[in-house]
Amino acid sequence: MEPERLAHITSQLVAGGVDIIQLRAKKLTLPVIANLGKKMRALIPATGPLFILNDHPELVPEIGADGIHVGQDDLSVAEARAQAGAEVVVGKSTHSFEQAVAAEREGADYIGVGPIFATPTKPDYVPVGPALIGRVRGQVHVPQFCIGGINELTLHKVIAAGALRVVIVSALLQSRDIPAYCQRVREQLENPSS
Ligand code: 3NM
Repeated sequence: MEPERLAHITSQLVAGGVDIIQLRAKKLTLPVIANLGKKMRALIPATGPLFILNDHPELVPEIGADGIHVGQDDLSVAEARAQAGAEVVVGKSTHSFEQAVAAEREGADYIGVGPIFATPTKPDYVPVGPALIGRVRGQVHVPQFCIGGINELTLHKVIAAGALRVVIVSALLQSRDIPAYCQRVREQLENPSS
């Protein structure tokens, strides 16, 4: 993504009132990620949303991110925290009930649960399906963010399955009015029966 577009989208997400913004840049070099991260940091108020960096905990102090997110094949939560700084939020992706329980036990401050539905954003992963959401919610205490193939049309299925929080990537990036999209999603999450 062009830096100008990244800045625009970051500001739109802030305007939309999201709770977390994550910088996920799987194919970029560390200096480029550091540079983009600093640009985003300047646009995200210290009072929120939380700014989370995906991978590369060693860049967190330089960027001034609020947290670090790790995957199943990345560093442990403890290692990520040690590198990123004791104060940071550490999140972990999980793709099964067992991984969700283990991530909490390992000390994650929040977990991702997914991919709930098939998604081109993560094509190699088998969807876990919405039924996992309720199971995880019954056993895990840290906040859970349902992710993968969630958009305005599929949202009701994850809410019905017990989701309180969702992550949306492609649907938001493709939306013509990002703040309005964010607000509609929040409205649905906060009024699940309407
Ligand atoms: N992580 P979209 S699913 C980045 O299950 C990512 O851990 C997932 O993108 C996981 O909203 C996913 O476009 C892709 O489906 C989410």
